[in-house]
Amino acid sequence: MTQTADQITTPQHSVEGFVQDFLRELQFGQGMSMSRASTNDQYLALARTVRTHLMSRWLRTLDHQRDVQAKSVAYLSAEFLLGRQLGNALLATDLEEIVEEGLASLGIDLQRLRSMEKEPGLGNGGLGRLAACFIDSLATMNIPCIGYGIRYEYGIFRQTFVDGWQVEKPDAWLAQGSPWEFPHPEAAVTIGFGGRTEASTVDGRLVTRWIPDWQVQAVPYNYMVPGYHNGRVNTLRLWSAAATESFDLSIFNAGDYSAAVRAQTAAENISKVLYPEDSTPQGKELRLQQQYFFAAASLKDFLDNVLPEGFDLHRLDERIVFQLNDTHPVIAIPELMRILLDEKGWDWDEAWALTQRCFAYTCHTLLPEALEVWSVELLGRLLPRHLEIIYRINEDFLAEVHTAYPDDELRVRRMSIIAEHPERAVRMAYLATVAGTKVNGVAELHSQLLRDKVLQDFSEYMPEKFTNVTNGVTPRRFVRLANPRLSSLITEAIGDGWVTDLDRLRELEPLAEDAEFRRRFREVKAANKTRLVDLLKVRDGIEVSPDSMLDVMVKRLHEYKRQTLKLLHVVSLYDQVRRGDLAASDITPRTVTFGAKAAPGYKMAKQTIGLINAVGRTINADPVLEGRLRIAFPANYNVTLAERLIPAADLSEQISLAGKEASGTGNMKFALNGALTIGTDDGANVELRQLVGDENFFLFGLTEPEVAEIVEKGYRPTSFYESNATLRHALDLIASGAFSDGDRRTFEPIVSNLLYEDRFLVLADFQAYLDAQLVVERAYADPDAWARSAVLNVARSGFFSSDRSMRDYLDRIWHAEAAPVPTA
Ligand code: NBG
Repeated sequence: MTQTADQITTPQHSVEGFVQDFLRELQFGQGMSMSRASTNDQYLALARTVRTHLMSRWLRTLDHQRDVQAKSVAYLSAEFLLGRQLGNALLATDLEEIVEEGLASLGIDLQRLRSMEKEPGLGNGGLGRLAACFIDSLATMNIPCIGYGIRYEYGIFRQTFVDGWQVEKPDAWLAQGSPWEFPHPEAAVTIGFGGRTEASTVDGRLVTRWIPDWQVQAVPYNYMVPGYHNGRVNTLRLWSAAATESFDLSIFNAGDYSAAVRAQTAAENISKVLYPEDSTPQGKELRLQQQYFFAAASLKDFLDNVLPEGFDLHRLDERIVFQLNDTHPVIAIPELMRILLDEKGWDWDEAWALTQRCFAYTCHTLLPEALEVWSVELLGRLLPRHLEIIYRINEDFLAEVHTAYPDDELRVRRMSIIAEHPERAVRMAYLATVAGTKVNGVAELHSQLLRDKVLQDFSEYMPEKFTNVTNGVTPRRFVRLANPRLSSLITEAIGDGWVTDLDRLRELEPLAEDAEFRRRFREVKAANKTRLVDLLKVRDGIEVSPDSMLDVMVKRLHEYKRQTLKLLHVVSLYDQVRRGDLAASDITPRTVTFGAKAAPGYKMAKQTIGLINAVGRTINADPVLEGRLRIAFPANYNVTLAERLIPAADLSEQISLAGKEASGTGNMKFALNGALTIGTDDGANVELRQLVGDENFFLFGLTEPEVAEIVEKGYRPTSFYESNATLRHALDLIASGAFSDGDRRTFEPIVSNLLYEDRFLVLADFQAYLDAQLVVERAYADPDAWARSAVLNVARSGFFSSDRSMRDYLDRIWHAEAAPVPTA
């Protein structure tokens, strides 16, 4: 008999019930008595207690899905940057108060236990965090969704500073055990690599078979993705690699123990570590292995285990849409073709027609170097059958293009999925565009530039495929959890409906004119700053004054994001004070806070980290600037730190060169937490400014068309250096060795790069940035007016909820519907 929903037991939702359950977990789950339990034991027991509340919902969700067979979204992503789970689980199940009280009755501090959790850092930055926000929103909106990804044993590295230079340490996030995952080795699937293909004729048909020469097991680990107060818990399935038994056995039988162990290690390597490159993929073989590993495992899992038995695959698109988060999972396209052709015996046209209905692709970049390509040599060696299929897709596609543009051979060549130079390689973005139902960018400007530039030929040929979905962030984690004080203030004013309907923040608008509300809003900000100051002291030993303007730039270290521009502002203030051109007392007290990891192989980015820390060391020690200007650069910026930093910020730095940042999502989080933005007309800043109003946003810098024109004409950074004394002095100061004990060589690469190359026009935007910062200072001098603007930023940023992004994906791309899970 199958179990029905009413047989699922629901744990007790009361303080006494919780205390009982918790003690039982501690004793019989963790094997510890209260008196012997460490804080970590207590944390694990708490996590297990809380998760039982989710599990009953999870089971009900699975039963319900089995019964209704609603269309699901499969979100395929190599990264899910989840952040800590416990707080979110407490929020979703409405257990916060019960647990706090129950633990207190045992003399345990909930916050202390929460701080034990190691966040799963299974992503690099915006792309991975976006995936986590999206699955949160889908669960909250009652949309059936499975997230598919990789369970990296080591997530994004832990950043440390040694003499101000970044040193990476492995992130052993699983070392103390993770209570949030459920391994299912019995459901492992086998994934092949390498080998050859074999064609034969069966019943007059040509049949191809792939004979891989090595295989690994993909073991699923399930994670719960709870909706907010709605009884739904979706699944995130992350794959972990293991050696196959047969592989091991044959070597063992041959008597070579150490070879067998080596084989095991080779297999496990596939899910060992997250590649730490953000927006600049390296064409590493292991990375392609990772991509195929999780894409193939996910497809197989969905087709064999999630679909009901006997399901007619011709209707696959009624049950699923595979959303490709950037190009990392694009190899799933030829994989589905291979399954349909080689395993199911479909003919090409039929297989291709279905495949084209099942995938959609999101592009997250504009940087040419970020568009992933795989050399034909490597792809053919690792996945020979897939390469054949890609060739055929390309052949058919180019024939079509040729028919459409018979006299334009150049265009046909430009649109080839196979690049010829510098080596023959598969352009994954082109493959996804050709195969997908839709291609979307992640902000209006980005989608426009995709159409007009990056994928221009494609958008001309198939305009109906192109669409936009502006990114969003989950208000549950980034407002409700991260900023409890602001949340209470908002809820007191307009009720709590905003948590799942962020447009309702609009109702705060009239309160921007209410002096008492502004006073309380400022109180919240001040309290959040104090909370941050305390944290930075304990976490990093950094002293920050809660009375200064908190000016924050947190994001990956990348030249296009222009941390250097922010730094030049600081250096120039310092320089002007040194020269006596500016009285220190005329500087608005400010703490410039950075958080940024650099890809380990990205030299210029690592140099920049060194320079930020070097400048910080110098100015923070200068008594003249005491109480006026400081740099704070806590190491290892991650989701957990973001949740503390963002609610405390006054000023949000979003200063990428126009036309380079696809969207940005930090910008949204800051605005929703009442920081004002200084930013360029780039990515989602454009939409943010339109929403909050010019008067509540500090705009500066070149626009994208202006950038294009300057670059076209030939940009000469030295002309800015020569004509702008403030800029010249700041750069000269760095070049002089003032921040490197007189050694002029240390930061020479940064200075030369700015002077002679400056790909991202830092020098061209320098003066405009300084001017805008003066406007910021004048605005900040009137705290009440600043608060008014900040309230308006909150009130008008509801658009940036990832719930809205999901609605847009549903309307424009997925066409799936809500399937509310009946509650017990
Ligand atoms: C990043 C963009 C950001 C964007 C996130 C999420 C990559 C390849 N792209 O601007 O740089 O906000 O994706 O869409 O990481």
